[in-house]
Amino acid sequence: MLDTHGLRAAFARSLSAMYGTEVPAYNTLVDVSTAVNRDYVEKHPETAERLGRIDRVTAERHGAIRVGTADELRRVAHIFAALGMSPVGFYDLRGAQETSLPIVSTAFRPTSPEALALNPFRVFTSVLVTDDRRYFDEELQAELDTFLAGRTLFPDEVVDLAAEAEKAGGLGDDDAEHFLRIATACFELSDEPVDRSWYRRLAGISGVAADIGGVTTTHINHLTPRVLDIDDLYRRMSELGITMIDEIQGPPRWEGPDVLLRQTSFKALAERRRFREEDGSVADGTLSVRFGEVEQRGIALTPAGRDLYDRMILDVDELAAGRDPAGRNDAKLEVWRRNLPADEDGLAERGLAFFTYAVAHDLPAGEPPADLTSLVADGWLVRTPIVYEDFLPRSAAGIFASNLDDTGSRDSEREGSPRDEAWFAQAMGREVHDPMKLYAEQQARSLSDAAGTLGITIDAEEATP
Ligand code: OOG
Ligand code: NI
Repeated sequence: MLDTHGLRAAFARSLSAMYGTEVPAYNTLVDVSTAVNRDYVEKHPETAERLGRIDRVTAERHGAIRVGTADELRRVAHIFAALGMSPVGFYDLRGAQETSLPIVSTAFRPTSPEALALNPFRVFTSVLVTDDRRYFDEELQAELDTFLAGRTLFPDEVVDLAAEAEKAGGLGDDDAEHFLRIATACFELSDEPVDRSWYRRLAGISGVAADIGGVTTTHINHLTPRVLDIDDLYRRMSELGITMIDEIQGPPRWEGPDVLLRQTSFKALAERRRFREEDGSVADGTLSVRFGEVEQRGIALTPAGRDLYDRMILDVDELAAGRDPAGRNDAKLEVWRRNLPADEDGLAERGLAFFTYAVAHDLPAGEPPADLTSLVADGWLVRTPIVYEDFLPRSAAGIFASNLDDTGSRDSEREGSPRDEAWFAQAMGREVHDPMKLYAEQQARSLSDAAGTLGITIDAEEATP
């Protein structure tokens, strides 16, 4: 029997093997990432594993998929549930003015620290918003909805087996193998011919709309390994002659603590696809939609920390207006040094980041103090940062935009259609977890366990603003 966590790890491996045969550059990225991590651990043996053990980090991947309808979302949610992955967070990528992304997203991932430690596989999942009038008029929406209703991305057999696995907490060996095979197949690039004029019509509005609604199948869009030093990765990939996007998205490299998430990618590659022409004939062509991405994860920020981060990003925009990518990086550095504490103590004392607390092995003599800062400073408690397990909407939009050929068109005068967590929850019949709540609960649990062990009440006001 393969349990939920075993299924998740096996699925991540299966998807990775499949994607490597489809996009060989992904294998290069994985090889370079592995080398970067190995060298990093060698050079920084004391601190390298502060944000995750090296075996976890080496196996760690996130994927991205894009579906067209609420029903497709509900069906794929079954597959992820079988793998112990629940929807977490809500991302509205329609907001950014300069980009045209008619989608909303959530991330499927394990939610408990134990499951994350076993295998943290996560999938950023976007759904097309066909009734958003800024992108699709009534007529096009009707055509699009009809097209989407006529396809099956996730066959009954996969969904039924997934439901069985979810209920039983795993599958017997034979069923598991079968399930992994047919679930992986759902995300393979299809050689079903693409209707060229339909695809083109949608691409005129948005490359993502065409990628989702212009074809009768879906595919994994990218798989992302995690590295401990993304600047080193960027340098090594460039040296191999692979053109990366101009910028590393998210926080800059600096001397203080790494927070949230840094990401970069290489451009979408031209892949051979078949097209059906208007006269019914089939011809070869190419599409560039799939790319390679890599990420470095940092410490999870509290709501106060996240507000600060969002304000800092606006400051960077202002300061960096008109500058090139190198200038933009300088602007980030300046803003970071001005606003963020230079170490983890500062983050903890200002309540900007989440941590877990464990009772120290060798306790000091005497009575423990009551407040959290002294408990850590005096050696009663050991503080460990909680790693950020989610995504950043701004970076996601940046990754999409930098990898699409055209920016598309949208009529911002018209009304967008409402979408939120509740829409996602309703579509799937499943709870959408609030990422902040998950981090806060993990921190609170560690504090109450520690308090219990020491037999005291901990005053942790600064940690839980
Ligand atoms: C998803 C883009 C978002 C990330 O890492 O922020 C993403 C997509 O391209 O479908 O994967
Ligand atoms: Ni990604």
